[in-house]
Amino acid sequence: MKKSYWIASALTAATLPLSIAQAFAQEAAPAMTPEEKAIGKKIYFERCAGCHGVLRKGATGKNLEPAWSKKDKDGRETSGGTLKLGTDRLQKIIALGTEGGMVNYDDILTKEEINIMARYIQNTPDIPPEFSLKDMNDSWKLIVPVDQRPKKQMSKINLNNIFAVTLRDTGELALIDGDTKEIWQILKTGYAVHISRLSASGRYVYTVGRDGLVTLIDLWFEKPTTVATVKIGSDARSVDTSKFKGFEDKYLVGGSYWPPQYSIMEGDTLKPLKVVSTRGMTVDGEYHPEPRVASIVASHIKPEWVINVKETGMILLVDYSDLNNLKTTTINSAKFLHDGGWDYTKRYFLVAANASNKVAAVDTKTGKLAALVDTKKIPHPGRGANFIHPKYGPVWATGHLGDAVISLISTPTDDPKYAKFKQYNWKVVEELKTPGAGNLFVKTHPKSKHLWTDMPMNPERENAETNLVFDLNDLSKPPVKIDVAKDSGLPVTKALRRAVHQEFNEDGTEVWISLWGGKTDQSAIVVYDDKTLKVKKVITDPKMITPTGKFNVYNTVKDVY
Ligand code: DHE
Repeated sequence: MKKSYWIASALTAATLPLSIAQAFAQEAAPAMTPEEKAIGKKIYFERCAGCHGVLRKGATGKNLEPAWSKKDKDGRETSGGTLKLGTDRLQKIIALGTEGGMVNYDDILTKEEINIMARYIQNTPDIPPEFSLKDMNDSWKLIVPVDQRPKKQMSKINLNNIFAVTLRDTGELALIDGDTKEIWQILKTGYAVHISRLSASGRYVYTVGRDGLVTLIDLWFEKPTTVATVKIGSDARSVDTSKFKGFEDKYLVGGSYWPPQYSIMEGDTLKPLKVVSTRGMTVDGEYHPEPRVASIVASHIKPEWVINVKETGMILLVDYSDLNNLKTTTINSAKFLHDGGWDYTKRYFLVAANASNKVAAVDTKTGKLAALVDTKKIPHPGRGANFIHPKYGPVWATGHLGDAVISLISTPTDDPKYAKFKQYNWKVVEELKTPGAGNLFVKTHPKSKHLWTDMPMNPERENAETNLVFDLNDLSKPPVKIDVAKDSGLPVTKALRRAVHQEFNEDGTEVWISLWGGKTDQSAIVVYDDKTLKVKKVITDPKMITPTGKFNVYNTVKDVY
């Protein structure tokens, strides 16, 4: 063991000026050629930064700094770091994954790539550049100005039933006609589009790539057409539009992971208007240099966005009615905020605070925290699912990455017919058992009698490739297991084909599930009849590679889930 390694462990970033600590760590780190560093940097951005952070301070994933130290809850000094773990141990962790929820990379990365990553993360993190309003302006491309766009819808397609489908690893978006199940158009987008959201009118689709590229697609053309693009940073996950009356299609807001900030743009052109940093203090009163913007949702009852800042645990209510005098309510909740959705009244927004095993609920009418609900490990709701429980009244459901249950949380309402359920509000009233952890998404529809839940992050093929369907009339019944991979009729592949993310069609009669296979394998979306649970159609095509999120126009405009 080199002497400088011990110095780096003992004198860590917390006790030394960062540059000196970094210099020690850097000296102790395994050597890398510039080519290996470039490979490591690319893979880290594509595969690791989302969970571990650009500065590697950790969030959903562990801290991956070469050397760190902090005080534990009893005030004792603790230290650790990737240098302490060393190349062999790190290679094993990357290849095989961990019980803490990290997936195995041995079927995604080669042995050489795993070795590069094990060495790369022992080196001091690269700090990417900031991204200003000017940088946004320089990246902005208005491809078709507003006055050159159609004045009305040019096709005969039922736009309300279009599905915007992420083709993750090809950097594309498929627009699929929900009535005919035909692929209408496939368009180039940013890298690994994370989500799509719709303008209030349903005319414009917005996507955001992991690389921070926002794409604006106009559905009124004969075929969907990209009319503008802009970069909002170098790493991003969320966008939403202005949905309040009088502001329909007017603004778009995008949240970045790097730099940690949100950006406001014109809704129909993406012209950059304003950038707001989210750097600052956490709910524990400590400064954080990388508080990333997680989920964003547009209120229907006020000109406001709910912006969830992951590392600080702060929920921002941003009033977009006057951008020059921006009013923001900052609500303390818990760490680390991730994804979430509305309750059925659309007054309360519920968001997972995944490292605290809590769900935070904001009352957007009063602008205050309504509750912090304790749940099982690592809640991960997607946008959640709302239904009326036979015994407990209105509930919102979330799955868990870290536990084999679906939690049902009672939500309040002014509707007198549910007054008797008030005693249960903001409590987990039931936990539905599943065969394993690794859930990402749950979904139902006001017309459905089913709750669909996936388990794509479960290591077992028999769980990862399936969905469980609970009967909302009788939740004591064991759920029906649906084998999505088998139902696709596609040949079995070595890599898991994770059955991920459900979306209902416009009238709530069908459920669409993606089969997220290897990055070169033809894959599919399997469409089920929600009543009979039978396959209705398999949508497949050589271009159907790594489909993940699906967003039905009507359900996304109206926030139906
Ligand atoms: Fe997601 C939503 C972040 C990994 C598919 N994901 C979100 C949101 C955030 C987020 C902040 C909420 C957006 C909103 O509502 O405004 N996701 C992250 C990560 O940081 C993480 C853990 C790691 C990463 O590097 O990105 C991550 N997500 C994944 C995946 O691996 C998934 C399964 C496949 C993929 O495309 O990368 C995935 N995330 C999704 C989907 C949604 C989502 C489909 C939207 C769900 C919805 O119904 O709204």
